Amino acid sequence: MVKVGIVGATGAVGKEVLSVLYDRKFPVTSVHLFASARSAGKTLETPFGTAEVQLFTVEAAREMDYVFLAVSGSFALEHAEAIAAPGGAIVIDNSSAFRLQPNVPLVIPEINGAAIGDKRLIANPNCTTAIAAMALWPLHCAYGIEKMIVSTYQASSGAGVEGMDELFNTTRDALDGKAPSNKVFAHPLAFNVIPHIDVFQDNGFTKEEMKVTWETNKIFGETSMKISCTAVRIPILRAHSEAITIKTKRPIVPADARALLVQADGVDVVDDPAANKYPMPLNATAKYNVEVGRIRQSIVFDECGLDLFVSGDQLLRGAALNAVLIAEYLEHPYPSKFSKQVQ
Ligand code: 2RA
Repeated sequence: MVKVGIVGATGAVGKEVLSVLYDRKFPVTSVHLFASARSAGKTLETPFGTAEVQLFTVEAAREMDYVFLAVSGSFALEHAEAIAAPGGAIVIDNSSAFRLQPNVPLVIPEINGAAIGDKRLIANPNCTTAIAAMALWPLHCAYGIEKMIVSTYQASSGAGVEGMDELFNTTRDALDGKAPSNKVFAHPLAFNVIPHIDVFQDNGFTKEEMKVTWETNKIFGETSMKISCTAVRIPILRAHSEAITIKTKRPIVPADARALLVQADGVDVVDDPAANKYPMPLNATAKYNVEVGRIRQSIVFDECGLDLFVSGDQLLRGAALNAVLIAEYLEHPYPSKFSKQVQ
C-alpha cells in the first residue's frame, strides 16, 4: 500500500490521474493533493472522497511514495529533482522539462518500462508521441521503421481545461453570431483548424512537431529514425488522431500488420472500412486503449510502406493513464511483449 501525492489535481490531467488511480485500484493508502498557498485549504471531491488541498512543500512531497506532477515544466524544473532525491518520492512528471535529459527515462511502460532501472524521476511522454507510439512499436520491432510522416488532429484538451473551455466558448460565440475571442489558441478554434501547436523552431517546424521526432526516437531506443510531423489543432474535445505513413526496412503487408497489432496491449484494431469502422476521436474518448485502423499499403513506399490512422484519448494514454501505468510498472515490472527484430 502506498502514499500518493498529486501536484496539479484541479487541472485536466491531475483530475484524470485521480480517476485512473481509483479505477485501476492502484493500492493507495492515502492520496495527498498539493497546491500553492492560493489553493491550499480548499476541499476537492475526488473518487477517493473529499480531500483537503495541502500546501506544497518539497518536504511534504518527499513523504510520499509516488508524486505525480501535472503542472508546468518550470515547476518541475524547480522541484522534481529535490522531491526525488534519495529518501524522497518517485516522481512521475507529465511536463516536457526532463523528457530529453539523457539521465531521465522517458517511458511508455508497455514499450520501454525497463529503461526506468533505478531512476527516481521519470518523464511521461507528450500525448501525441505516446498515442502514436502504442501502434508503432510492434511494427517497429517486426519491420524496422526507417522513417515516417505524421499529420496530427489534436484536441483542445492538449491545452488543458482552459483549452476545452475556449473551444466551448468560441463555438457558442460563433453560433450566436458574435466575433469569437481567443486567448489560449492562436486563433478561434471553433469551425477552424490551426496548424500551429507550441512555438515555432528555427527549422520551421513547431516544438510539438519536433517532440514527436525527439521523443519517439528516445522511447524506441533509436537515434536516427526520421520523422516529419505536421501538428494541427482541431475543434475536438479530448482525443487526438494521427494519420501516419511509415517506411519500413522489411516488406510489410496490411494483414500481417493487423495480426501483429491485435496482440498489442493498449491497442484496439478498429479496421473494417466496409462497415464504416475505423478509429475516431469520439470513440477513443475516455477509453484506455488507442484505436488503430485504415491500415493499407502505402502508394508512395510500396511493399515497404504502410498508411494508418490512430485515435487515442489525450488525457489518458496521452497523459494520466500512462503516468499511472508507470507507477503500476514500478510496483510490478514486466517485459515488453515485443522486441526489436530488425536493426
Ligand atoms: C497539446 N501535446 O496537444 C500538447 C499537450 N501535451 O497541446
